[in-house]
Amino acid sequence: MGTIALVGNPNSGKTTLFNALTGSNQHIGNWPGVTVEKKEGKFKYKEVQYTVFDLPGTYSLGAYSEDEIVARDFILSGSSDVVINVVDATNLERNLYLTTQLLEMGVKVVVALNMMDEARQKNIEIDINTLSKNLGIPVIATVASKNKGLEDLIEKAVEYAKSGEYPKINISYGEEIDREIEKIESLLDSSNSKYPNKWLAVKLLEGDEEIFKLVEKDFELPRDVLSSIKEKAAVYELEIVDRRYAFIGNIIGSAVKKPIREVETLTDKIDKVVTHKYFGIPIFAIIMFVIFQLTFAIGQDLLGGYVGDFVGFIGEKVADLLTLINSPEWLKSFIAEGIFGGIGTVFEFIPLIVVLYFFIGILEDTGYMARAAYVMDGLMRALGLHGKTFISMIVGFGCNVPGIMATRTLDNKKDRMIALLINPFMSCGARLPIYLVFIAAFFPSHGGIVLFLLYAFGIITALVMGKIFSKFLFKEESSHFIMELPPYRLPIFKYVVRSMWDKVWDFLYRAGSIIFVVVALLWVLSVLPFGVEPYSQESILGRIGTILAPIFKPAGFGTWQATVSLFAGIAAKEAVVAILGMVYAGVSEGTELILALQEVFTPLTAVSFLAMTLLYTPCAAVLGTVKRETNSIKWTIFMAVYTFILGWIVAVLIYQVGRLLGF
Ligand SMILES: Nc1nc2c(ncn2[C@@H]2O[C@H](COP(=O)(O)OP(=O)(O)OP(=O)(O)O)[C@@H](O)[C@H]2O)c(=O)[nH]1
Ligand SMILES: [Mg+2]
Repeated sequence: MGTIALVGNPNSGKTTLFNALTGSNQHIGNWPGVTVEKKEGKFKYKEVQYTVFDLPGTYSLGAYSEDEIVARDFILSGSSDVVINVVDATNLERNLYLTTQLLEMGVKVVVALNMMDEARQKNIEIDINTLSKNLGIPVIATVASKNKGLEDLIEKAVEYAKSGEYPKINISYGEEIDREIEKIESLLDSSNSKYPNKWLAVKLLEGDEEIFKLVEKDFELPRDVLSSIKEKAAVYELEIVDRRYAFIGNIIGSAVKKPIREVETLTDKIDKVVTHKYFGIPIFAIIMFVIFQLTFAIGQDLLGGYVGDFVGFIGEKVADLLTLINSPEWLKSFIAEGIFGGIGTVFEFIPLIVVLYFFIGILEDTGYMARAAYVMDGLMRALGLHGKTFISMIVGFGCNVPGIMATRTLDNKKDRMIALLINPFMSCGARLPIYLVFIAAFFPSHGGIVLFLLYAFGIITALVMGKIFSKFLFKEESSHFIMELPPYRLPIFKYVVRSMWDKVWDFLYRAGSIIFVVVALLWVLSVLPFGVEPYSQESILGRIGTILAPIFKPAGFGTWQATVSLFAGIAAKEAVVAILGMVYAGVSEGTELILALQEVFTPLTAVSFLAMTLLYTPCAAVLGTVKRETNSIKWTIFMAVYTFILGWIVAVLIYQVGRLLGF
């Protein structure tokens, strides 16, 4: 048994390595800040089981954002026997900054010199033996995405963990600071801290708040000593960083040969176009538009029919079977209307969802995502928002839960809260079936453009609300943004397919759990009390819906069916379609949901209903995440309520203005 932690700069390939070692399927993307939580996995090497932790990326151990704090806390806790420091070989100078920090901390470090394939392509020659000697620790060349060098890496890591050796480096920070360090060291002398005193001393001189707290607790240093150290830190802080870079320069100097003149790479050429000052945003819009068009072309026209037919076919067979075995009427009705009419309808849209996420996965893996955030930065800043917010917004397209988690990378509290509050306006996968069913009913030949407009409308609403929050709710300064643009990389087919499958699996799982429960519950309410016509207004469900329906009268869809479906959607968004499918499947045997919708909605009320579903209260899972991340019930309730009101206002506006215009 042993414990290994994967530590490194963002986007250096930690999760790729983690997946390769453990066979897990954690999310990988070609932009910094994909992993924001600690993940645990296991693997066996030579009959021994090891536990590996994949950590969020971090540039230094002075942590600012939530995700970096996760990484730092784990390293500080000393819970791993050895740290594998994943280093991007094409960017040694910056990556080794973290390495030197780890070494100063005295933890056992083995360097995985990753992305060696790209280093080679760029004609960067690295003498691994010299590098290893200079650092005083094992260095192993790897290409995590192609499983290269992993055996060797693990062997060295295990060996090093078992050995009695510890890293020893000695960075000189210049006479003056070194003297200061010694002085503090002697103050800390009496300690039994698990960290080397020298490291603590350096961190104090860097003005690291956390370490001040730690020292205050463990050493009982007098207040005035601490505050005099703090004053000195203000003077020395930058010098310390400079000295570290100088130290790294020396290490690299004798070990690395770089081409004298860097050639213009393909990445540079593409970036000249896609990150262009004026064309950048239009190009992003065009890419999204093309993706939606392709989604319909492939998902609907090629695949859609099959799944629909398949669901219908299975539905018939099951109904036959139920008749054959003389099952009670209520069971037949539940299965026909609840399961096949409700959940089955959602299922028919799976091909479209899968195709859409295939394309979004490709955007993530190539590295275009980082560019999208980069080109949006100017606009975001003009609105008082942080550029990284846009990354969390794109992540929210998949699901708002990881979208909200992704706001952890924003290190300023204000920026983070705003990013979190506007995330639900990003259309998530679960809302897609609602859009698709209404598109099929009212705009069948303009699917791509309607979908594009819905997504764009979500983005615009998010930006407008962000601006409002930044102006009225949070007064702090927003911090500035440095987005690293990673090189474009070919997506790894295996991962794209896996993440698509994840989506399907996720849906199946939800269909079998939360959506099933909601459908079952509402089905019961829709056939009770005994003797009433099922799914009629006289059923309990119909009566509850009728009481609430007037809320939506001004928006044009004040039917009890639409009302209960919207409220069910707060449990899980797929439930909106499932419930509509169920109550309308009951109206007349065999009526398809699409036909039923065409009868009760008009194109105008369909649009106002879509706007409502896009904007109103996010699902329970999202609210739970908001509660967890903000640790505040107040913000959670705020989120639930303000989105509902906003959705309602927009839906009412659309309907009323549309009616005035004669739609
Ligand atoms: N060419 C090349 N690409 C790699 C290699 N290892 C990982 N990648 C790619 O690098 C990108 C980032 O990989 P991740 O594993 O998500 O990086 P990470 O370190 O976990 O990033 P964060 O979670 O953001 O800190 C992905 O596009 C990977 O496919 C490698 O050895 N060579
Ligand atoms: Mg990662």
